Amino acid sequence: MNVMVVVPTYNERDNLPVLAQGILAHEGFRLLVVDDGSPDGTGQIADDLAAAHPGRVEVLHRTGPRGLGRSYIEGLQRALSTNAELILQMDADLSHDPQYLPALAAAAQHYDVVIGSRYLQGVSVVNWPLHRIFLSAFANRYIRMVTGLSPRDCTSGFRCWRRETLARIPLNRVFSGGYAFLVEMLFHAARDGSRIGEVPIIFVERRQGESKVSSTVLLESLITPWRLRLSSRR
Ligand SMILES: Nc1nc2c(ncn2[C@@H]2O[C@H](COP(=O)(O)OP(=O)(O)OP(=O)(O)O)[C@@H](O)[C@H]2O)c(=O)[nH]1
Ligand SMILES: [Mg+2]
Repeated sequence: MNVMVVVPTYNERDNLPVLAQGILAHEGFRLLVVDDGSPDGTGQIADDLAAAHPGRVEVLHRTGPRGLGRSYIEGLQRALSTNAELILQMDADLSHDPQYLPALAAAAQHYDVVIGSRYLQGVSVVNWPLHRIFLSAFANRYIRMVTGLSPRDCTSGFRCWRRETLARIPLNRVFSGGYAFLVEMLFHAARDGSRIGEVPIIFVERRQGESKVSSTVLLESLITPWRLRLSSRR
């Protein structure tokens, strides 16, 4: 198997080495870190990992304004420029357990994009306060209602793309930054007729480092579904 896992990082120095070990334990899986000039030195840790695992770990150092959406775009485009058959994306904060990687890759035999889903068997989230569970559940209902998307978990950042499916997404035209970016990508995939699958994961809230979710990102998540709906009418 020829798989590239794209991981955006911002201040994940304690988490990245653990994550890298989990990813590299799977044969045929490579790691691409997209670091946004993390002040805590995550970029250097990523470079050390690349030196220790030549050919299996690569690092993209971004400069200029930081952003999750922009990092994904650059990372996914870089992954597409390699010969990877499957391209995965996941968070660095150990919320997404690398043990699920083979299951996501296997499901991509039958689907064009596979989501590591928190909401297939009830709610499989560890260490979230109640209000966070409600917010996320509400967000997913809202997104499904406004956009017509059908997956249970439209905001999960744990995904596996077949390369040809990802290549058809107009990454340069994607406009959102945070979670909304993930919704937008799914929207394009669905409109393109891609088969979207989901496999259950247990999501564990981060233990180390800080969350980067801001109110701007949340506001964008409210607006984006409408923007997508209206743009597809035109
Ligand atoms: N390159 C890059 N990565 C980012 C940026 N913001 C967040 N990330 C990474 O994106 C992933 C998800 O970010 P988190 O802060 O964990 O966001 P979250 O998972 O929605 O929030 P929590 O539940 O609080 O952890 C992590 O791997 C972050 O390091 C950014 O501006 N640039
Ligand atoms: Mg997180």
